[in-house]
Amino acid sequence: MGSLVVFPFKTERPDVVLKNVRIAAHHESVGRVLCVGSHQETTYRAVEEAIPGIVSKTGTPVDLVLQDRIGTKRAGKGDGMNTGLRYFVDSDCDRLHFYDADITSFDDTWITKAETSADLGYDMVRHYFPRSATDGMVTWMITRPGFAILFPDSELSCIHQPLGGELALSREAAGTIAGDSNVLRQSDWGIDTLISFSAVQHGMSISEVYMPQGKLHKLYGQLTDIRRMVIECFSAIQALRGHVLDRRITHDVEPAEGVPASITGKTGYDFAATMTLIPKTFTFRQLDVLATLPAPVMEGMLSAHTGKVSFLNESLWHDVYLALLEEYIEGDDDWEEVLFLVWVVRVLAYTTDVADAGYDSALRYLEGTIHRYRERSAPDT
Ligand code: GDX
Ligand code: MN
Repeated sequence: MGSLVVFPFKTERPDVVLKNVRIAAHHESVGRVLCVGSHQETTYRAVEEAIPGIVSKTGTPVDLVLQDRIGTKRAGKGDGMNTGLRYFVDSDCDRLHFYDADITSFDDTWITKAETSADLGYDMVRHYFPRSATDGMVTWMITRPGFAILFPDSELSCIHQPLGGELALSREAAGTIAGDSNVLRQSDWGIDTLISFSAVQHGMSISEVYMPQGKLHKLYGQLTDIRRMVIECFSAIQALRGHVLDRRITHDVEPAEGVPASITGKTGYDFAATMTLIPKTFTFRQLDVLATLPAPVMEGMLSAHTGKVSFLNESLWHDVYLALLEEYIEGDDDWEEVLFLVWVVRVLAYTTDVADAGYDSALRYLEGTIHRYRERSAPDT
């Protein structure tokens, strides 16, 4: 019956979403397309209006639904993806693809590459792509370190982009993930963390395919968007403490190609604007929270606003991360603020001390950090 392609979307440029829906509907491997909106707003109505035209041109059924309330966290992308998983389980489609709706570099090769790799028998195919050395800072500073620290002898921390929203699942794999209560609960930005975790926990084989053109998509307007993401992605990791990953999985990665200068030369965020987020003073409660982190953090954070950020190096970040895993209180405003600010300072420190020296050395350093964190957490033998 062909594959189902799901686009979760919130408020996006309708022309971008609709172009991607058309590309999917035109693809020979695709039997059905589903758009999952977060609520009834302008993008939703534009998609609703355009669907009949797309269906009559391509002959592929295209559906539009509002996301169901499935999880227990903030209602966000997780509810959108879980709505797509449920829809797939009830459909007669053979495979399930997810793509972010805001990708402007989306074309039929994203689907074709996933299909070709899935034909080899992998349970999950994930797309990965080149990113500038200062992009992906939630992945590099939160998710992969967390996976490395909690599950040092698992393949999990070796997945390149565990937060990526672009992936394909076999019918069986999608059924397993759709029935995993930890995934169903994760209605917020933590959904991608949980889907990656669930795949490894269930012993799925994973293939990562490389998209050399990169993922061009909507830029962050405000850092408040990424603030939620940092907080929710960290909480998702913290909730994984105590789980055991003891299954070896097959994990194959298509090698990356030379990265174009348009990507190596790009800065992922505005350094000066980000510096201004660091406060000169903290509330008493925030100081209490800072005091529970390793000693150099308090002193460092108090002078970080002057530009002295280098104290938060790889090694101290590891120790801070361990303390956060133990002490962080989900939903507590002061913990959220402190988590966000120490993450900001860590990103600034890495940018000045590592990323500014060049793309290749920065990427080697980032991969090296994940490796070193695994070694530090490996059980003594
Ligand atoms: N249905 C639904 N409901 N869709 C949503 C919602 C929601 O509440 N929030 C966001 N989306 C859609 C959005 O329209 C887009 O298509 C996709 O989800 C990703 O969101 P975007 O705002 O483009 O975030 P970003 O930073 O580009 O996302 C990347 O990182 C996320 C993460 O770090 O967790 C991307 O790889 C995401 O798939 C990933 O979840
Ligand atoms: Mn995006």
